Amino acid sequence: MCAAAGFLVMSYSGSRIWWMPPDGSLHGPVADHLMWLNLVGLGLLFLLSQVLLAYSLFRRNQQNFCSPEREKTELKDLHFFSRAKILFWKYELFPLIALTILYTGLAIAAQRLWAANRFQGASPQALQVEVTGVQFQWYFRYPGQDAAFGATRPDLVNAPAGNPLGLDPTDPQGKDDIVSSTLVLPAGREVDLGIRSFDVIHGFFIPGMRVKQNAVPGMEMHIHFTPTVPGDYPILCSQVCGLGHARMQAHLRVVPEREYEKWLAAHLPKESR
Ligand SMILES: [Cu+2]
Repeated sequence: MCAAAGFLVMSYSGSRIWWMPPDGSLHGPVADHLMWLNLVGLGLLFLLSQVLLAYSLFRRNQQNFCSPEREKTELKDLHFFSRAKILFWKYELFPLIALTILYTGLAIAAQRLWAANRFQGASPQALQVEVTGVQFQWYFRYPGQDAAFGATRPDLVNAPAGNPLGLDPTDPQGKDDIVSSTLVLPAGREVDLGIRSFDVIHGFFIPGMRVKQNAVPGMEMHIHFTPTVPGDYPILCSQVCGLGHARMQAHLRVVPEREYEKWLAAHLPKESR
């Protein structure tokens, strides 16, 4: 809670924004609602625990304070099992039940959102984009007009020579692949990102889209979402991945469908036009 309060104060003083940046995705409002629910629920619990702590400290100084010794004396006459039962209900079972109900409710609410995003795959019409994190840069690859990614080979990776992903020039499917350092997406269309890493674990994070997924070497992690609001959104790395981590940033540009088609056509490799 202290960290959350500190974050809110710092973000307000720095950018005059109290909360996350404005949401530009379809699923964002549900994620934001869930975040509020968690913060409010846990915040109230925190306040309740502090009030109880202050109350017990205050009571300790009162004459009529019911000390543990006095409570023990009062309960001494009761049958052992009755005494144990009262103490159990009072101090353990009731808070346990209350916390279980709260956490179960939060988990069920989160599960729906998680399942929609992780267990249900993207629709077949979703735009396919491959995201690669490499110290300290993000690359985005589009499959081009044939809708198929070309083969890549690790021995061909050569960023200074203009082939940062190691595209194999002998594969015809790769001839129309577009590699960009900016992610450009059409508004209103679902996108399925295949996220990879060439070296260490990176964190692909678009706060404005409420999207976050680790990029793990040797695996392709998929995440799908629908951007709805045209505009520019920062892309960050959320995992400390080396000395240049802080500058591992890119941009997402959400544009109308027609503008996206124009951008795609303008970036097609010359030999495939
Ligand atoms: Cu990083």
